[in-house]
Amino acid sequence: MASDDLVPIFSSLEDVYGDGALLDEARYRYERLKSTFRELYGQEPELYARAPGRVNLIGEHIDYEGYSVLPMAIRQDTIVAIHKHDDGQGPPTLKIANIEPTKFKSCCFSTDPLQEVNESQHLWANYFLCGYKGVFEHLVSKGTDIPTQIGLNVLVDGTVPIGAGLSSSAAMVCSSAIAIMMALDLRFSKKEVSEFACTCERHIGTQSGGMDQAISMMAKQGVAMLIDFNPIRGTDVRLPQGGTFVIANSLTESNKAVTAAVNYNNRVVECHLAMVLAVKLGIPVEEATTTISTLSDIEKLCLSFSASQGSFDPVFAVQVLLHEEPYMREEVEALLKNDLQSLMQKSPSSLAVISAAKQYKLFQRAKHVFSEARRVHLFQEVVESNRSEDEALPELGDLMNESHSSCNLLYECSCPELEELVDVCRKSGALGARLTGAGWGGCVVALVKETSVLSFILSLKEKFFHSRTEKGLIKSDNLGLYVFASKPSSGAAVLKL
Ligand code: NG1
Ligand code: MG
Repeated sequence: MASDDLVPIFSSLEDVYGDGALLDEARYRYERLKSTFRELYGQEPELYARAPGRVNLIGEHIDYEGYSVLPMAIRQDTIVAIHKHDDGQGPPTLKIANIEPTKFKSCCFSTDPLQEVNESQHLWANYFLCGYKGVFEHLVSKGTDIPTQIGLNVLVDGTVPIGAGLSSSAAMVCSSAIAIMMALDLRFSKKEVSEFACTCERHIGTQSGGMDQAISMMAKQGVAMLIDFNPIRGTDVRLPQGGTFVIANSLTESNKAVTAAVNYNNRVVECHLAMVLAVKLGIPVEEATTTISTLSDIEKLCLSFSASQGSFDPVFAVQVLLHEEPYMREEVEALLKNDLQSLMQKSPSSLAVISAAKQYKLFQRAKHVFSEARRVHLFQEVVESNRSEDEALPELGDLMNESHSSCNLLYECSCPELEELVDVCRKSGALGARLTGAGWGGCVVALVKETSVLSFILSLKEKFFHSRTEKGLIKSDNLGLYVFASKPSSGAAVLKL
């Protein structure tokens, strides 16, 4: 299915969850949603929308720089049960409840799509509101008439680990947007939802790229995807036989809605400054036909020059144009003959970062981005070559290890727990292991030979999780929540049951 196909509507759980344990779990979850919905709202759901989380195999912190990434959907997903609701008393409202009310308290919003998302409250239901705003913003951008605002009753059940770098937020925004689309009798393509879900998730305050929403919307059972941007496109990547990707949680929460201003948006700003400086210092932009707004635009421009002036390696260019020592704010402003406030005035969350940051490691961040983008294509080449698995798997593992080292040393988005877990993975036999998602906590993804997955997981249990169980961080009987083998799973869908 191409990215411009409509979001699929299925009438049976088998269409989405296949068979076996996954289907049994789904049957239980949808039954529980239906009965809880009836208790809460006195009606049954009209329909359900589901969207999966994802694990990024390689290509970290480069989607917002316009570079391709290589994620796959995981089986854990967010399900949104919904029904229109209009009791005729008082203004219509959006009633959002969760199947775990003690962990995620119920919320009630007005139906006004122009209402602000209250970022400071870090409400889980804000992600539903993001989806709601996204649907209306999309309709306005398409110039289609806006449907009358109606009340909605909603109940959510999510199994994507939160703050684990597995895109629980994108799964929630995408499933919410699709549920609202259906409740308003609208039909969008997966590509449309991918694009506006990314834009509207920024209402939460993270200047995120579009990877998570794209894979959540476009994923297909059995394949990973190379996701390209501008425009959003998904290309199937068939992973090599004999290798399994195991996800392990460092149990250190990287909750971007909270740390966004400090970490994630800081890197977005540094990449932007590196791009602006590189252009100012040496890229002859006047000949540029396209606008330069990301580091990938610089590479595209260099490639267009290289046709005429010999090959131009952007990684080399950055080393020539930018000095390795961190840039102080004054130096950047002097070089740009412009103060950063006015340079970044268009994005408030960047402004927050500028006043917080004291120095900018522009050389290191740009070097990571350019080298990581190259590793994605090398990874795809290895996967698509017909090398034997004994040759291909170690090469993929090496690329994952190099990616992790670049994330850790150049991009500085790792943390001690992730470093410990990556080390344990490698010592337990992983061919490669790297942080996945934004970092600063969250999960590691490890490439393990199919035949050694069980011994690998047992080794992690002994060398990493056992001590956490002792400290009471986790209960040993639900280890499966924190370390699990993952197969490429299916993408977003509507279920009318
Ligand atoms: P996580 O934190 O794993 O959801 C975030 C961004 C992605 C991408 C990765 C790093 C959001 C919603 N997603 O993913 O766009 O930049 O970090 O590769 O912030
Ligand atoms: Mg996220």
